[in-house]
Amino acid sequence: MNHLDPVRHVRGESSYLDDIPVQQGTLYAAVFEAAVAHGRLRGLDLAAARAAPGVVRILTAHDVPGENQIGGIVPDEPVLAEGTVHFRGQPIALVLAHTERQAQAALHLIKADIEPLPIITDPRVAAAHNELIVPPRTFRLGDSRTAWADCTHVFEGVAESGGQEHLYIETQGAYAFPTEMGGVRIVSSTQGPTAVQRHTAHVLGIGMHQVEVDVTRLGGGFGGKEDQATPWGVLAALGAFLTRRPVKLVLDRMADMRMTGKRHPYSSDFRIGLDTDLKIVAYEVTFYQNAGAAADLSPAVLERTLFHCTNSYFIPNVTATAYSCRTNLPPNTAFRGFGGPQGMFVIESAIAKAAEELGVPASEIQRRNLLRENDLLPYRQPAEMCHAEQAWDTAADLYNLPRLREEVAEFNQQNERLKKGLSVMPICFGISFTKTPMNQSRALVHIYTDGTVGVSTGAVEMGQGVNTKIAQVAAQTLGISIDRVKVESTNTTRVANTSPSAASATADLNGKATEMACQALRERLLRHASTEYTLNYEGLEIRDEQVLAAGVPAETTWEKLVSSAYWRRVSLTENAHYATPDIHFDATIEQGYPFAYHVYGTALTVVTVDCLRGTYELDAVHIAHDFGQSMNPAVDRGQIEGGAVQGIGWMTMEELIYNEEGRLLSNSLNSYKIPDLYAAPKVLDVHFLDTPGHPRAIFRSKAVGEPPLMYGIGAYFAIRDAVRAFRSGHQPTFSAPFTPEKVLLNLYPPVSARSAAAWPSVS
Ligand code: LUZ
Ligand code: MOS
Repeated sequence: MNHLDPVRHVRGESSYLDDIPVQQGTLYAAVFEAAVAHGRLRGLDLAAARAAPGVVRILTAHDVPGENQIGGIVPDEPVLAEGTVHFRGQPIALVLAHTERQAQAALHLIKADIEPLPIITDPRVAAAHNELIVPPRTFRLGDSRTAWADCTHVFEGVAESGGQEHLYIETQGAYAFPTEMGGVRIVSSTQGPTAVQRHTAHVLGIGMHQVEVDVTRLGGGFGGKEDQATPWGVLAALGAFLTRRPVKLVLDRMADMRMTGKRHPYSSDFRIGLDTDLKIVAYEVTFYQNAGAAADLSPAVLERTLFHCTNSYFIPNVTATAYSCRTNLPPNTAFRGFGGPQGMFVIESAIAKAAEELGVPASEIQRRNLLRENDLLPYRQPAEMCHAEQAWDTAADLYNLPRLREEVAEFNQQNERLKKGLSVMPICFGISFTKTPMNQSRALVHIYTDGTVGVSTGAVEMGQGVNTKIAQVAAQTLGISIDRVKVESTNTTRVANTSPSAASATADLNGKATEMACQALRERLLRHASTEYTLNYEGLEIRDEQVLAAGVPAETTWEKLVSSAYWRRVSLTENAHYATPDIHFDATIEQGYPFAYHVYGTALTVVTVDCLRGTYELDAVHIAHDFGQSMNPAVDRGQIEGGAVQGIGWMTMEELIYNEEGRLLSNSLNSYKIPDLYAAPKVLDVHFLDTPGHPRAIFRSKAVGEPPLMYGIGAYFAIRDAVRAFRSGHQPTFSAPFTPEKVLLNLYPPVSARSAAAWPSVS
């Protein structure tokens, strides 16, 4: 069973927001944005822009009929700036014109009078000024303070990881249409249709029942459209609401890169203590999250950093504290992994630090401290059905870790200019929204009288293949072939109050609801058959479009059964609600059972560094991954490969640079590089571990969205290993991404420190 969409994608038949035929009378919107990162907005001169050709109307905060507020977790974000601006790229006004070009041209005629205020871009500086988005949080297990006494070795350090641009191929956008009685219908490129609906209603001052949001598919999301599709949907709707004409708003690539938030950069302090057996006894960590200028999802991202601060290790004494720091950058937001990768980078750095100081391979420490069955995580959920050791050992055996190690050592002996490095990266990722109430879903299933089936859920297809999985669930549960099933667009009038498609949980949540609805329909149809043929309901079955049981006429097909049910006035529609059982979390004590289950895996990474140039190539990434019982190996393998490469990009070449004025310098694809085919690993193996899956996963097929991203962390440590093979004893600062420039700077001592003797020889 392949992903259902790619053939249509390749033929250009798949419909995205920008493919919708433009309705007559449509106005095009362009966003006037702040050109300073912090300041008092004293005045706005719109006269020249208003008089510009084609301009119909210019909207500012004064035009908002409801409340000028789109903050989610914290109400701290106006849709159009009012009083002050907090980041470069913050929307101030919306120009509506007859053509896109006219709207863009008018932007240059607007003058904003902004009195500059001090700009903070560094999270530690923000923390020192007490600029915190929410109060800090601390997770505790055991007692790290007293545990230091039991440690033979204690090491401390600092680790920094950078942001990451989502670079969904389809940029942010929305197309809004006025509807009868003062409502709006919005086609939005969003992971969270209900969020767009709720905030639009709030900003327009109307009920949610007056706002319909429809999503066919996205050209990628990666978290960037979980919360941050909302402003564009709301702005388009505001234009449509006030002008009673359709309004289309699509960001171009550079505007999207400038104006939207990204993965959170983190700066962290760690302290790790080990005993003589290299068991980790204690770990203390403090995270400074660069949240940007508004809360957005930062508090939830911060929480997931704490949940994943010990990765897949058992550490009996942990104190982890996290600060969400307000800076004058665009509000940072969800990005695949959602704070987990940032937390995991720090524990891996701490282990690497200890290993380098002790002169042992990091893998010695890693392997010895892997989670075992029923070990407690720092939030007191036990590791159940734990496959951490199985994943590690399978990867090590299958891909022959000892031989890889020998090959690397041998290569390094024989080569001076080129050095190889090796790393092992285990992962453990919790599946569920950490905010327990969000773990609910609904499905609406119609069987039409010809036996075809329409399924609606809250799941948004963004390339990850969730619609394929939903169709599989419906077809398999009803006992019919998949060509009879259509997964409909995600629409707030068909399925209401949805959680965003996020947290790797979309197929589980919406698949389970679909399964429940289809099960109810199947049972209803079989009961109908049992009365129709006066048979015992228990023995009846539908398989491959046939109704099976002794006493059922051979020609009784699915179609005939459906049709006869209709004529007997049996309902062919079902609506189901699913809520993940058993999960809970108490934030007042930072303890609970927040995750439906955990996903495990291990990646071996081998790189070659060119020690003259600082450039590197990824020779191989070998992954053993816990899919459970994969319901679609083709889709799932694609998720692991894509996630790993995206994580490698974050850790190696993707470097976001803001200057001290809060201006994004890496603002286009000239200066911001993501992995292409050449930068991807030359070998990328994915082995499906033999694991039973989890009953809280759909068809025991475990979530695959986010976990693989963290395999990319292995690339950082493999490069580090190669750098140290060249420059023995040197400890680079723990700073990701490890760009070729940074590698080069770490291969040689700084000029000031150089004596002739300090130069490693290069032949
Ligand atoms: N979004 C969210 C997420 O709102 N809550 C989460 O826990 C989460 N986790 C991963 C990705 N997105
Ligand atoms: Mo997400 S980071 O939108 O699961």
